[in-house]
Amino acid sequence: MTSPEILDRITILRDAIRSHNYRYYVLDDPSVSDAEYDALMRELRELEVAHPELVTLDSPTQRVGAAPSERFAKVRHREPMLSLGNAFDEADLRAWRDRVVKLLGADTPVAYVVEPKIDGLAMSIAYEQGRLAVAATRGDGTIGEDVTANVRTVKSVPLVLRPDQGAEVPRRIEVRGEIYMRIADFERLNAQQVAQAAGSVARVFANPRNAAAGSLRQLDPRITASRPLRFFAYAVGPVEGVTLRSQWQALNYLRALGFPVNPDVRRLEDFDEVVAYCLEWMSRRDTLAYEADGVVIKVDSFAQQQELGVVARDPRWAIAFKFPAREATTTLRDIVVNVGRTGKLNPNALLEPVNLGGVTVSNATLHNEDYIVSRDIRIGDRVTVKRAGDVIPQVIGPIVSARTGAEQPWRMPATCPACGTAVVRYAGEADTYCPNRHCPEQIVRSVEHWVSQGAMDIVGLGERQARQFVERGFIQDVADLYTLTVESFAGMEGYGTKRVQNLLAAIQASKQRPLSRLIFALGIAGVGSTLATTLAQHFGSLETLAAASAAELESIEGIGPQVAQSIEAFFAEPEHRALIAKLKQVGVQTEQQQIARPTASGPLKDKTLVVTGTLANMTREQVSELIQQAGGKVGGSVSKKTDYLVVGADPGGSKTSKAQQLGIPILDETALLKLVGESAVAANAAEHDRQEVDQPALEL
Ligand code: I6G
Repeated sequence: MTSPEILDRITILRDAIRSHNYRYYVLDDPSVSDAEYDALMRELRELEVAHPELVTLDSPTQRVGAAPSERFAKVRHREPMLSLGNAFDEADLRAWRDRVVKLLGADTPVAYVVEPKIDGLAMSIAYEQGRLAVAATRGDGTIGEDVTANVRTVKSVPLVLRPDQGAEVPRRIEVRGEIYMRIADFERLNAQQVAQAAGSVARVFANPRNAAAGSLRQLDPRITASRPLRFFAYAVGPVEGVTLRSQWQALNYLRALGFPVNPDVRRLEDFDEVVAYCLEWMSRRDTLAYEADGVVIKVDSFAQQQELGVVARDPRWAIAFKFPAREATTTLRDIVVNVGRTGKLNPNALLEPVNLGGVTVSNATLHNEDYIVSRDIRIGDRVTVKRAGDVIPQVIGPIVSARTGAEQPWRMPATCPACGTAVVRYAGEADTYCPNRHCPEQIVRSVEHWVSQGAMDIVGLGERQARQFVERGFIQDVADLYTLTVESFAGMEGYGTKRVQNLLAAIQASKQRPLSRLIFALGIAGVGSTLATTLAQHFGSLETLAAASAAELESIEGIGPQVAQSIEAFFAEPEHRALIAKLKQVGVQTEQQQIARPTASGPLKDKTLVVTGTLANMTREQVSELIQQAGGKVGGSVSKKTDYLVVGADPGGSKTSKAQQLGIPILDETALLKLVGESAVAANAAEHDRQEVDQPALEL
């Protein structure tokens, strides 16, 4: 770039960042994701570093944040509230450490204090003679807003210090920390907002951070008091009458004064452990009850912090390791309706492709009609998209301020897009259904689920083939798969004799799958593979399960009233009874072949475990079996009766946050294996042997 081009680019970046700052800090209505904002800021910093002659005092890099809102009185922080530089990968972390070591001297031992970085609102709370005096937002780091009346309503913030362990009460102390909302509380709050709006547009928050900010910046403290806000203290600002020498000591002191301090904070002396801590929380971020966008790492010793100093507003003694972004903004190009296997109509967003934490997203779920209407999501809107651990990206809501007037409101079509039947919506339900059991799309989706890996596992058969068979009239339901012959493939491109024979053999072999897979393959609402295993073991045959009442089902550990009702209703439907009869007729095995006898005693005797997420070395079936063999029971949902939650990669957020709320211990795969006294390799090998007996290999 030439000099004028560089200046132009710098001007554009500064204007954009200023505008985003205003929206973020003053209006609490951000127009871009954190990742996009970070990218703009990074580019500006890099240009200014390369061209220091172009740095001006009014550049956003010289002043973090933006002007505070006029609504609250302004408060000047006695010491600036700093910001943190970012590290995006291990190399960035190690480069930061190298700089620290270089500045302090290679022989000086350095310890680090680390904790997850909560995505909330930074706050400085001053106590005078042990009483809460002033609470202020960070604002631009120098001047914040006086939100004392609102912060007083946050129950985890002490109004009066309660020193414990002989802690001395300081004459004056500023406690710094984060006001935030737990994910489960945020979801409840949004659900309440939707319920209160009763069909009209609801004020729903895009994420827990916005919910916390919106709740805290209410002029009426009574509204703030009704919101589930929490506080974690993470640092001591200016303090009088007490001498603190390290971050670790400061955190212990804060705890002793009655402040909540993050229980996952650690003091580490080996930087490899710091890196491991960051990577571990990156993969386990979904096990936290709150949204974390990274890990904060600080040099522990205050003397060393002083020596390292601060550049602009970024301390050299601290850094934020950022997790990949989970939210982005993009344009909603269109909404299409897909038909699921139960006939449920799923509105799907077609998006302008956007990079979200390294993955390009161009589709996202919109859940149902109410979801779209209550959030006033329109075709053509700029929207916020989120991709959490639970895989399917979702549209969170529109950026109303970005509207041009050309956006189109959307309503659910009156007829099924696949078969044209008039759709139905049952009273009290948000979902809309195509009631036509012969709807071709429902059949395709049922077959797709039936043949999938956790179900009947028919390799070589997928959506494309299912669609062809349905279109050619060979398949009306999943049982028809077993009546396919060589002739059914006539005219299908790419199907030579060998391929047809392989596929037919795979279909035939699937008749012998274990009962648990058959139950899962039926696609009963609320019955995942873990629950299917429990049901198979409890009932021993499909016929016995089909005859069970909701009351009997509910008496089984891990089955709640809703799922019990769903199972009973499924088997009560004449169409489903007819399907089961047809499956038996074509030779599908409906009995449990060998009931695994759970050990009456064992390390997990009388214990109930719930599993969420994907374990590295075991399938869901394998982990269920392992637990049962160790004398334990596998529950489907977390309740007071749950003894442990086993968490793998990409876990469901609700199970984890519920376990945390109830104080239920959370285990990873290694901890589970330790508990049952097995190694991962041994567990895997045992299951491998068993599978070879259960599922004879195809001989073709
Ligand atoms: O945003 C932050 C989160 C956590 C922080 C922070 C922190 O310590 C655990 N510490 C500092 C010094 C700053 N921001 C500026």
